[in-house]
Amino acid sequence: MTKNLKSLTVSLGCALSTFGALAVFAPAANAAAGALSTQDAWVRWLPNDLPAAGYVTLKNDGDQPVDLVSVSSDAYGMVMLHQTVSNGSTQKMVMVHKATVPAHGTLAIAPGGYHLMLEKAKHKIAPGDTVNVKLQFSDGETLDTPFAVKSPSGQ
Ligand SMILES: [Cu+2]
Repeated sequence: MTKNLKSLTVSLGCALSTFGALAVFAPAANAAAGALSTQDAWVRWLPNDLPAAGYVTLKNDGDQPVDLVSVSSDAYGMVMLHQTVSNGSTQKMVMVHKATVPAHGTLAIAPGGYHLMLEKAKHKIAPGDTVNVKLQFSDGETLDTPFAVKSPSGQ
C-alpha cells in the first residue's frame, strides 16, 4: 500500500496531465481498457528446431502492479516464461509462473533476465517472419503481440 501511495504522489507531483494521474481516477471496471502495452517484441531464432527465445518490454501505465501470468502462441506448441539465474560462475534457466510489471513502470523481458521460451514450432519459422504471442495478465488483460523473428545475432 505504501508503495502505491508513493507512486500516486509522484505521478501527481510531476505532471498533472500525465496518463498515470488520470488513470488513478478511472473506475475499476476500466482496468482492462489498456493500462498495458508492449514495445520491441522480437524472437531470437535458432536453426535446427532449437528452442527460440522471445523478448519484449512490458509497460504498465496503471496505478497497480500487474503480473504476466500466461503466455501462448499459435506458432509454437509450447511457450514458457523462463528466468536466467546465476549461481556464482554458472547460469541456468528456471521456469517461472509470473513476472510483475510495476505500476507506472516497465518490465524488460530481455537477455540475461526473463525470456519467453518458444518450443515445438508448428510450422517453418525463419528470420524475417512475424509470430503472434498471446500475453495474459493478472488483471484480465490479454495482449496479442506480434514478435519480429530475427537471426541469432539479433538482425
Ligand atoms: Cu529458457
